[in-house]
Order: sequence, then C-alpha cells, then structure tokens
Amino acid sequence: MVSLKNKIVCITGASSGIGASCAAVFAQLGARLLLSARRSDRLEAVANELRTKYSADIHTFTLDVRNRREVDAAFAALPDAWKNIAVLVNNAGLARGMAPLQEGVVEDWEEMIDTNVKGLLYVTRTLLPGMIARNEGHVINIGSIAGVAVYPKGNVYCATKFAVQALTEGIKMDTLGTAIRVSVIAPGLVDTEFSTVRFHGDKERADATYKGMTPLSGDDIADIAGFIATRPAHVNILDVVVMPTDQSGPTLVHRRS
Ligand code: NDP
Ligand code: 8X3
Repeated sequence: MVSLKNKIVCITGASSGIGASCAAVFAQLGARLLLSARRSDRLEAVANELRTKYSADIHTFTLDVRNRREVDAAFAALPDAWKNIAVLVNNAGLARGMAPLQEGVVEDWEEMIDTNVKGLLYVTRTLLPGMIARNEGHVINIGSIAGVAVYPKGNVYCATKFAVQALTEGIKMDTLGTAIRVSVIAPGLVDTEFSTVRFHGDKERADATYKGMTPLSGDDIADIAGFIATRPAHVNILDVVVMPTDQSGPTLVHRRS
C-alpha cells in the first residue's frame, strides 16, 4: 500500500459535501491537507474540525477555480513546505439548472463549463508538471454518472462530466512512462449541497431528488478516494462508477414513496 503519512493532498471545493468528506478521510490517513474553496468561513470550519479531531496539518486558501490568474497566483504563493503535492482531488464542481437545451440559461452553461471543465484544467495544468518532475503524483477527478450516460435535461452538465471522463483518460495517456496515477470517480446520487445549488436554493426541489430512496453520502465517495490513493504504486484504478443500491442509471431510481 502507498502510505499518505505526511504527504500533501490538495482538494478543491473542500468547503462542503464530497470535498469536505475527502478532507476527513485523507486526514485520517495522516496526510497534510491543502484545502481550497470560495467560501472561506465554511472552509475554515471544515479545517478546524479536522485539526481538533485528527491533529491534522492543514493549509487553507480561498480559490475560485474558474479564475485562471487566481489559480496560478494561489499555487505560486504557497509556502515552500506546501508545494510538493502528492495527490490532487479535482472535486470543485456544480450543476446549474435542469432544462431542455432549447430553454437553457446560457449563464448556467458557462458557470458549469468554467468550473467543471476549465477549472479542473487550470488546477491540473498548474500542478501536473511538478508531479512529473518529482515522479510522484495522483490526480483524482470527481466525475459523475452524468459523464457515463446522458439524461434528459442534463445536456450541458452531462457534457462537462463527459469531458472529465475524457480528460482523465487523456492525462493517463499523456503521463504514461511516469509514476503519475490518474483516476476518476463517477458517482450517482450523493446527498450533499449539490441539488440545492443546482436548483438555485430551491430546497423543496432539491430534497425531491433524494425522496423515498437512500442516496450515497459524501463519506461513501471519500472512502473510495482513500482506497484508490492507497493502492500499491503499480496499481492505477482508472475509473470507478458508483451508484446507490436504489439507483441503476441516471433516470432509473427506485423510490419507496
Ligand atoms: P457541494 O455543492 O456540496 O460541493 C461542491 C463544492 O465545490 C463546494 O465545496 C464548493 O465550494 C465547490 N465549488 C463550486 N464552485 C467552485 C469554484 N468556482 N471554485 C472553487 N470551488 C468551487 O456538492 P458535491 O460535494 O456533491 O459536489 C462535489 C463534486 O461532486 C462536483 O464536481 C459534482 O459535480 C460531483 N458530483 C456530485 C454528485 C451528487 O449527486 N452530489 C454526483 C456526482 C458527482 P464553494 O461554494 O465554497 O466554492
Ligand atoms: C450528479 C449526479 O445524476 O444528478 O452528478 O447528474 S446527477
């Protein structure tokens, strides 16, 4: 097994949901955590809890992954002790709206493309050369079942997550011959703030997403990220598709009520 003790794990979008759960799992594995998101108060709350619970060594910084200059500047400004990142979890992401393409809101499309595709690219482009130079690194992308199968009204969100699948494969190909490992986790329904964000704060609509079924939790996904990152160095898990037992595809959900 690869030990993550004192290794630096960088997680984008660590202020809630899957990202916050990943922070907890990697803290328990003894990693040093580099956590970022836009909401600094939420980020600090996550970090403080893990410092108290696991005596974790954590460095936080606010980052909007959509802003290329901000991404460059934030990583360039890291103290030397935080520069040698061993694991990058590209988790920051979101869906906005759910409408037929012909009724789609262009601002929502741009936000999804800028965050899920361009943001992931900016961060990876910044960190991958260092990983290659040190011949050590693991890029774990959080994709989605929406990147494996398209569903009605999912159009642009699905396209961004298909892009994440393609980029995962592409990065694996482009780093062949190095020790870099590349993975994507493609979850189905996970109960986080995702649906509340998707429906612009409409809590009732968000809650309906998980009604009558048992969704995955952020911890379920983080557990998989921890497993992937700790396999022996010669083992690269490329792609994990994980859904609740109550789900068999993006639109196939068993609801008891
Ligand atoms: P949450 O809304 O709970 O978390 C999303 C995280 O992304 C937050 O920490 C948010 O932080 C961060 N984020 C959003 N936009 C930006 C940005 N521009 N720059 C930096 N950080 C950003 O949802 P999830 O935990 O569910 O989502 C995490 C990932 O999992 C996403 O990529 C999502 O697509 C994917 N996913 C989710 C599924 C689900 O059903 N929940 C299923 C499959 C995949 P902040 O707002 O503070 O910046
Ligand atoms: C989130 C899962 O099916 O709501 O990526 O798009 S889904």
